Amino acid sequence: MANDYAHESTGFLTWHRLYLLWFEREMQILLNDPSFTIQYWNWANPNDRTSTMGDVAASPNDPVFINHHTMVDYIFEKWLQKYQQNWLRLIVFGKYDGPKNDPKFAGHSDNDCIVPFIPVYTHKDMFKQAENFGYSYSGNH
Ligand SMILES: [Cu+2]
Repeated sequence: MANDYAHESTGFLTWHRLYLLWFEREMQILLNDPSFTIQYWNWANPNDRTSTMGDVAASPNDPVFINHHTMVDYIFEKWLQKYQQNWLRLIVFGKYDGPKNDPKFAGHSDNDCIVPFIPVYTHKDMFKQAENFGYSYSGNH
């Protein structure tokens, strides 16, 4: 089984933050439109609820997939804005006490590089509010 550097462990939110930034920049290049932005999918909005995201195997084929991850990043951002001053690092980073060769641990500590992106960022680098990366969320969707 290949290691999962993105899911099922502590680096989930910071991995996806970097991934979404990378995806948005790539889309801007492909579209030759530097103003392109990813919209988030608000599951709390009844008009946003229809999709195949409940089916894990089919979900990456759903156009909503990226927007769903952006909603997760939006919630992460709300959390950072409210609590980050009390949590200078995500306390669970590096606190995993299972075997160090467990694939769930590999690549998920705060000083680990986020695989497979170049240039290199660590999870700690991405544990910052969105303004540090030049974006923000509008509160009303
Ligand atoms: Cu994912």
